[in-house]
Amino acid sequence: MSILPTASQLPISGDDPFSEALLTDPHAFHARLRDAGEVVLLEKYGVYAMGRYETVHAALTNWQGFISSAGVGVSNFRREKPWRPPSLLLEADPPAHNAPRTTLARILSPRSLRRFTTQWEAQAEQHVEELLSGAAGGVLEVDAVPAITEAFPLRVFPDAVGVRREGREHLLPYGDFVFNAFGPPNFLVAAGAESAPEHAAWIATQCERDNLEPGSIGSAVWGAADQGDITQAQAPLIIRSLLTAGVDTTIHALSALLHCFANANDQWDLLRADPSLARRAFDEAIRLESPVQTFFRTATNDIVIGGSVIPEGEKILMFLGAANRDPRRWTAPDRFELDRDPSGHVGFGMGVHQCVGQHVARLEAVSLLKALAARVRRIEPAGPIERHLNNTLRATASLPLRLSLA
Ligand code: QZP
Repeated sequence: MSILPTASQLPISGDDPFSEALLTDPHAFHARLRDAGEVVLLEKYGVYAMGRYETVHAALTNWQGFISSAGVGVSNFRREKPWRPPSLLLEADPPAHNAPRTTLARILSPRSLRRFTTQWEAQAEQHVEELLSGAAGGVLEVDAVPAITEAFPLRVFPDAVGVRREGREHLLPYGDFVFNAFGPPNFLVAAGAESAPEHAAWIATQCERDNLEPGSIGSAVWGAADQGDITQAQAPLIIRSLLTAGVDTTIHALSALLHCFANANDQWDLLRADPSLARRAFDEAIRLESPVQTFFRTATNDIVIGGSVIPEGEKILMFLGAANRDPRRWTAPDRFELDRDPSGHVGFGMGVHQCVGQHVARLEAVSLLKALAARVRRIEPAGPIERHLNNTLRATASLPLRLSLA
C-alpha cells in the first residue's frame, strides 16, 4: 500500500474561470472549488487551483516553494518569452526582489505618504462638492465610475507619481491589458493586443528621469538610484510598476466600495456616525469584492497539499476572491459588515509580495469616503451595476447611483 498520495486523488474541474460566464459571476464556481478540495486540477489549463482561505494563505506565504520569477500569470517564463520585460517587484524572488521591494516600501510607507494626506483630503472634498453642485432637489443621479471612482484617483495618483497631464488616457487601457495578460490568451487578450504596444511605449517614456516632476514619488525612485539603493537601470522599471499596479486596481476597489455601500444603507449610516470606520470599510470592501481575483505562482519542487502532489515546475492558481469569502474562515462571508475585523483578508496578497502600494490606495479611499460621508445622507443604486470583464480584475464598467444630500 502506498503512503504517498498520488495525482489520481486530485479533484479535477472542467470549469474555465476565464470564460465570459465565470468572469461575470464567479461566486458559485468559487464555492465548488473550495468544496472540491484543497487543490483542484483545472483540466483546461493544466494548473493547480486553490480557493480555501487557509490553502491560499499558506501558498502566498511560501515564497520558497511557490516562486514568482517564472511569472504570476498562466505563462511560464521558463518556457515562454514574457510579453514585456518582467517586473522587478512582482515577477521576482528574493534575493533579487529585496532591494526594489525595500526601496519602494520606504517611498510608499504611511510615514512618507503623510505629506499627501491634507492635499488629498482637500481634493476629495472639492471633487465631491463640484459633483454635488449638479444635484437637483437634493438628489443626484450619476454613473459613479466616470464621475467619482475614475475621476478622483486619475487626478491624485498620477500627480503624486509625477507624470505629466498629456497622455494619461493611456493609463487605464495599459493596466487593463497587463491584468488580462496574466490570464490565458483568450478573447480579452485578443481584444487588447493591438493597442497594447502604444500604451506600453507611453508608459515607458513617463518612467524616464526627465519626465518626472521634481519632488514626486517617481523622482524619489530615481533619488534612490542616485543613493545606490537600486541601480539606475532598475529605476524606470520600478516606476513602471507604480503605473501598472496603482491605477486600475484602486479604481475598481473604489467602485466596489461604493457598490457595497449602495447595497447596505445601514452600513452607510454607521460610517456617517463614525467616519473613522472609513479605513475598515475599505478593507471590508476589498475582502468582499476582491478587485484582484487571482494570480499564479510556480512550484519549485513537488509539493504535497491535502493529499495531492503539485509537481515541480507546475503553475498554481490562487483564488483570492474565493479565499476572502471562505465560510471556513469568515462568518456570513457574503455580507458587507463594518462590525467585523476584515484584517487577514488576502485581497492585497500576503507575505513578501503583499501589495506595497496598499497605503496609497487606502489613503485615496479614506479621503474620498470621508468627503462623501460628510455630504451624502444616502447612497442607493439607480440602476444595475455593469461589470467590465478582465482576466484578473473584478472590475466595474458602470455604477449608477442615487446620492441624497445631507
Ligand atoms: C501588477 C508590476 C495583483 C498584482 C498582479 C498586481 C500587480 C503588481 C505589480 C505589478 C503589476 O510590478 O508591474
